[in-house]
Amino acid sequence: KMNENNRLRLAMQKSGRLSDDSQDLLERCGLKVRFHSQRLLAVAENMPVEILRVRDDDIPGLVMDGVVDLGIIGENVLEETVLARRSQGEEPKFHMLKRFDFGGCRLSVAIPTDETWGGLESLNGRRIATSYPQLLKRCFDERGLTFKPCLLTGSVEVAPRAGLADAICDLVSTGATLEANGLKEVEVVYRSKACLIAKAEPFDNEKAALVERLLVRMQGVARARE
Ligand code: PRT
Ligand code: ZN
Repeated sequence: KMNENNRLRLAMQKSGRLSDDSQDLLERCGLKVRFHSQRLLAVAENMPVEILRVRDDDIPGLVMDGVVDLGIIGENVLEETVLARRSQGEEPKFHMLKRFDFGGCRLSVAIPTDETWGGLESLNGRRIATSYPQLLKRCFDERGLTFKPCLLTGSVEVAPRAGLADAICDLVSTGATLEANGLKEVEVVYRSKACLIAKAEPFDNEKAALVERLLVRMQGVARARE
């Protein structure tokens, strides 16, 4: 049966840029969890908490649908999901509990290095490769501009060279990937960090107290690092 126990369910990225920091954060909060690479679910040894490890893209939806109680996710993926659901006529519900100091990056427009930048207007009606069509569309909409999407979930940075797009809109942290692909960052569309979200449906007293305890510990972790 579903949810027979009353454990708090938290979703985090299984393997990727947020995994180590998410796991580290949980450990610093005092959670003792042993992860098995094959298993989706891991139960904490010392608290009524279970950790679900999935692809980051699935996390906002799992929280919004109330399948899990909490999720650690990049704001970029969260906001893209919010916009996507809204465009389907749904108003997604969740609570933002905390913004972390890891997972920092920006979603930026980049063009070939040898081209001169004429502002976003110069891309009006052009083809742009991205994994974040909703965030990019919001940015273009705000300026009364349009673009033709080239939707790629990976290898976005090779699209201009491959003749698939005039520009890209992708996540950047150091800028090394853009540089290695002959591209330059010209406009920041969205700034992101990892964050903690909770489902909209209220928790029972026990779970609410546990979430409060975890939040206090996370606050302590953040202070210890300053
Ligand atoms: O398998 P799964 O779907 O879970 O993982 P994923 O491959 O979709 O995501 P992953 O692990 O790459 O990133 C997870 C989250 O980390 C992102 O949604 C962001 O919130 C955050 N993050 C922070 C980044 C970066 N920095 C980042 N630099 N995500 C991706 N990148 C990529 C970027 O796409 C580009 O390919 O790194 C490259 C650029 O890095 P620089 O340093 O060369 O600029
Ligand atoms: Zn992903």
